[in-house]
Amino acid sequence: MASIKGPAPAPTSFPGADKLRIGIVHARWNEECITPLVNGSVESMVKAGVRPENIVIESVPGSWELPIGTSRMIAASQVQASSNVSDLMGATSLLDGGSGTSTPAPAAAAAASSSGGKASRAALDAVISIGVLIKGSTMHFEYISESCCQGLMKVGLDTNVPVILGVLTALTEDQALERSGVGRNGNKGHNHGLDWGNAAVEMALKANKWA
Ligand code: DLZ
Repeated sequence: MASIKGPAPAPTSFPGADKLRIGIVHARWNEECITPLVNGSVESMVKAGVRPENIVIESVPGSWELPIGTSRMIAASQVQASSNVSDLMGATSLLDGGSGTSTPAPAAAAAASSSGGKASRAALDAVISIGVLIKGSTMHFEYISESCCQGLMKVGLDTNVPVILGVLTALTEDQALERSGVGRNGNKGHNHGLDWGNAAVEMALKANKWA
């Protein structure tokens, strides 16, 4: 029987999305899944009207580091927005100060460089935190999954900035690949990054409306 799980279709128009500034912070573990998930998030945000140059992408080592990375990224963007120094940091590099340690996904980098637009200096309106945890033979998976998800919820509530949970907690590699739209054995699955991008735009607009 076909599954009934999954989000209803996202809204088809997002008025005001062109004014948003959205961050993505992703772990580097399980890159085969991470790259398409980041690209999927960027793709749906750009389709919704977010300007590519207003999407800021940073990386952290693993999912354990996502809560602190997300928290610092939000804080840095708020400092940047309230500063009069216009070139305090690179537009796509908040955590690293432009040192080159950020890893923009290929699609995002290409879109940003071809747009020719000027990046906004506004604070981030939402952040998507992306990680892929795959269960191994020890308890590591359980501890990191639980802490990471609770930490991300806390960052969102503490900062009042929507944090989108882009963390796959897969029991097998096949599950992770399927949910990244890569798949294996002929089943491509669905790229959840597309849903996370839509969720970020929707929540950013709603949080601004409810501010
Ligand atoms: C150590 C570890 C393991 C075993 N598995 C994963 C994983 O599946 N996905 C992931 O994002 N990170 C993993 N890590 C790394 C931790 O998240 C963290 O980066 C290190 O423990 C250093 O703090």
